[in-house]
Amino acid sequence: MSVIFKRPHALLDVPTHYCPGCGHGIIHRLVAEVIDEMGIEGETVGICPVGCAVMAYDYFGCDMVEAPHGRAPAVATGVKRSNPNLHVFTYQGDGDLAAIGTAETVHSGTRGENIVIIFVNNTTYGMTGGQMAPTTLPGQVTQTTPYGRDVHTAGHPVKICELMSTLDGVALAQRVAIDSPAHIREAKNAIRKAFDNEANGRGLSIVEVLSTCPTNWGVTPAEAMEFVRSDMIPYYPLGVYKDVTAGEKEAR
Ligand SMILES: Cc1ncc(C[n+]2csc(CCOP(=O)(O)OP(=O)(O)O)c2C)c(N)n1
Ligand code: SF4
Repeated sequence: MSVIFKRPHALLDVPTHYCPGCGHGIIHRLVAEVIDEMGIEGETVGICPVGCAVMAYDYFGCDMVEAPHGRAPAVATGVKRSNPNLHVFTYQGDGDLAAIGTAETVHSGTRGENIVIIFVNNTTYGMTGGQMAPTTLPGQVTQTTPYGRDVHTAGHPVKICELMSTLDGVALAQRVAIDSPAHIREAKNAIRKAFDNEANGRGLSIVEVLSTCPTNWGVTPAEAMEFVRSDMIPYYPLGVYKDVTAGEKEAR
């Protein structure tokens, strides 16, 4: 019998520490599938964040560097500039990328660093117990917003794809989700496009993936997927915000 679905080689055959229903596992697999398809595992370096994906270095088969607290794009810059033949990606959550790492994110875009950023937006600080993140939705209850996020005191959520799409060095800014098989396929295509851009020296590509944190949202895995559909996608529309290979398109 022929095998039609298997673990990608670039994803190590080890158990992960992720909670049931967490999107990180799906997103790891998509990145690993792209690395397999492109045959670049031996020339790829991933940069891990702080947050639940901090131990992604134990899960990917390619070389990995740990750069906590939002510094992943800066470290990726150094790795890529010192050896332009390497394929370099960062893997970051919203607390890491859009709070403590905002400067690194924005300026790697202004510089047009030839790297891939995989941005996992689960609207919360997962690792530390579910505090408000820059991407927490208005009215969303978290550990630090027990009455719901009040935009008058806590500010409005940061829309990273919209922001990054304004920067001249950015080649691709696309928002995808993992709440359905169709969206997961779309997410895979976006990640492939980002790695293709990197391989062809087009500049910085960022793929924002709307993901789940059932543990800190206090819901079941199925309810978490529903929350992505009912609350996250309406606030964070999916689509291509910038694509230098196709000209700018309007978000769907
Ligand atoms: C200077 C500093 N501030 C805050 C923290 C705590 N901290 C560790 S991970 C994290 C948030 C991670 O959230 P996110 O990036 O959204 O990733 P997730 O865990 O949700 O995947 C925070 C605030 C810290 N370790 N050091
Ligand atoms: S705490 Fe949330 S983000 Fe972290 S592994 Fe669990 S479900 Fe995933």
